[in-house]
Amino acid sequence: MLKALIFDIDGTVAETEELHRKAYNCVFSEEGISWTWSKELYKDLLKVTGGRERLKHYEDNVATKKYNLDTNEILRIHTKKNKQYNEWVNEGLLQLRPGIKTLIYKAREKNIQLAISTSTSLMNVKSLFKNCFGKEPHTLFKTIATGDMVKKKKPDPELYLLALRQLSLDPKQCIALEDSNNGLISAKKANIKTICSPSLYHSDDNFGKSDYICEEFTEDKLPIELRQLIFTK
Ligand code: XBP
Ligand code: MG
Repeated sequence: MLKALIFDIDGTVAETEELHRKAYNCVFSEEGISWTWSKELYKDLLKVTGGRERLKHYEDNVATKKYNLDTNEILRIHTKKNKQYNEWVNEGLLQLRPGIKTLIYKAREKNIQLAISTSTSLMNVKSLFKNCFGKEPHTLFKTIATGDMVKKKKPDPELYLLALRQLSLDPKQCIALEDSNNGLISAKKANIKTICSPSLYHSDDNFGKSDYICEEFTEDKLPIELRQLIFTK
């Protein structure tokens, strides 16, 4: 019996990555760093989850021009990136993916618990919900597991295991909603069933292990069992 839906944020609730990419490029230019992350490059960089981890990976393994950024410098650049990102989110530059708002409210009406499991920070989750729902995320979600609460981000299962612990539920009682292969692997390693809807940047990911794949999280595209449970009067 389904007791909870666990939502990923980036790419699942909203297409956030393009705004993150533009914010990085903005900060690189402000800082006199000659890097520009194209869409094509960013797609590849997204294989590494977490902004600070992604920056480090880029400098160590991809960049031709190196700045030998230490941990503090990476933290400072990442903080500036998030400041820019949040300014744009507050200006209303993010839209929710189709079906997400309805799914969240209808599931709540049916007393299905809601949780978040995301590699991004609580600050970014808060700004998204404030701007797209006009609400604090804790008023909608029973529990929120974010990247700043764990040692290992996705594809490690730690974020999903934390959400399960906070919900006090067995994985079999939950479904995870994801948009990427890293998210899918993370949920699967925690033994949670998945519904995946590929986001723009993850359209070529492998979703072969997902229990269900759909175009969007709209009522008509969701699995029949979930539709019956959530949308029938
Ligand atoms: C999302 C991420 C994040 C975002 C930005 O992964 O990898 O790094 O790009 O987040 P998922 P920060 O959707 O699988 O959780 O820059 O705040 O780290
Ligand atoms: Mg995601």
